[in-house]
Amino acid sequence: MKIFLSLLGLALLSVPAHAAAPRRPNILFIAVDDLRNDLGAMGAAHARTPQLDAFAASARIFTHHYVQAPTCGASRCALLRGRYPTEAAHVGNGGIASTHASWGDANLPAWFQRHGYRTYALGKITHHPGGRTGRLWADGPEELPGSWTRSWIPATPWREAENIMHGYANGRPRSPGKTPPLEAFAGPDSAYPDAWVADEAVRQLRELAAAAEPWFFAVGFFKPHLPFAAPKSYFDLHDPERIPALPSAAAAKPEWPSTWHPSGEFRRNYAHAGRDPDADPAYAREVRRAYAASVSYVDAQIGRVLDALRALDPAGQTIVVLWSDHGFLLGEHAIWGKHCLYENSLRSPLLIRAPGLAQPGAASAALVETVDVFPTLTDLCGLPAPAGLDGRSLRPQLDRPATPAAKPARGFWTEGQRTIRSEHWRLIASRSADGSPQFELFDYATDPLETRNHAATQPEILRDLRAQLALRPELPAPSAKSSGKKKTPESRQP
Ligand SMILES: [Ca+2]
Repeated sequence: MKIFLSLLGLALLSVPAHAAAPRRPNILFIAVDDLRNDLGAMGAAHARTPQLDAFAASARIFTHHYVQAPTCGASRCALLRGRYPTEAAHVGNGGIASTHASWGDANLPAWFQRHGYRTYALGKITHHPGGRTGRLWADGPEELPGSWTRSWIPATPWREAENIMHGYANGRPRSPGKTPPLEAFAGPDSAYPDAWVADEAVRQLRELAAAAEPWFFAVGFFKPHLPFAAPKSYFDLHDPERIPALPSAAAAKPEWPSTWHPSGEFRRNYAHAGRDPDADPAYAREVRRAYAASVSYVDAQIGRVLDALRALDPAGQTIVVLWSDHGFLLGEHAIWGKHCLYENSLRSPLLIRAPGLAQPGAASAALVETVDVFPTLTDLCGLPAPAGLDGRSLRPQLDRPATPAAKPARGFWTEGQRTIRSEHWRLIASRSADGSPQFELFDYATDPLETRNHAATQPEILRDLRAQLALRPELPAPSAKSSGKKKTPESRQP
């Protein structure tokens, strides 16, 4: 036996280096929080996003990427699980923590780890930055145990994860309902958390450059999530007069029976000093400007990480994904927030750069979804995919940007709300107060701002989309324990 083992050892040692399997590509996955498609590279004329625009010129720009659920934790649950929500918990922020035990290693980081990757989560990747679910998200059980080589937040003046998540300048934490939704501080980039995330990401990238194993490094930034807070220099990039206003029909509360909500996150978690952006055009402009400034600030921080990667990997052999967990309505439908199934709540940027990408900088208008990210990454890295993923690899759109969508886009929300988006239409199915079915049907070919509900006037389209919707089972009602009392479903979301 001993001799056999020594012979085996010799045989392994004598395998010539060139016969070894090629090393699998590394992945840098950048998550941005609450970023709608407000990038210059995606046609937003008022945006000031030079770093992401430069990155987009080297990547595939997916202009019609849709998330599965319009809140942070639920969207990230679909990303990491690679599946549509199948339980009520999957549309809440606690879905990862409460259901991961049944996933096995069929989650994105665990799967890559099983296939020889080191996996890292810096900042906000799961719902809780750093991946802890206890007090101030600083200790307690792990949100997604057994999946990361390391999951952490940098050491900063904000200290705990919950405070860095909603932080104001220089370590000041949010006081829910008492602190403002906007802040411009005349100071350096490091006055706000994302500069610290970028610093830490650059440090980690330098360390990983020497790693023997391939790596999957997820870096999660906090802006432009509320509060819309950034150094004043980023506000100065935006002339308030140039921030576009919405046509009044697009800014109105729907006149039809709808899934409208009262913007609980924006109105209740922050102090507005009596101002209401729906009634005060100057305030609406200030809010939109602060959002744009927060986007410019995070753009600059991401740019520093991409610069560091370029220096370490000049040949561009690393796969880079930029993704946001959902969009944000800035007054569309008289909503200031996400937590609904309207277009700009579910639509968010997805940019992918892969070695040898054809036609870098070209846009794909194919409908793609967050659940497509998992099979795309396994495909690009030459790994098998776990059984049961709902998405499709986006390699066809990476190879040829004009390749059409493989499927419609689906979205899910609380109280059984569901949506399906085809190239021209979106159907939102919900229930009215008496439990009867209720439909909203929008035609993006003629009405991109969703100002008219066609549910009563397009019976054939409605029938067809309802049939497609029925191909997936409705989410079971939440258990009595998790559904709580009569809260507005979106108001309890942070
Ligand atoms: Ca988010």
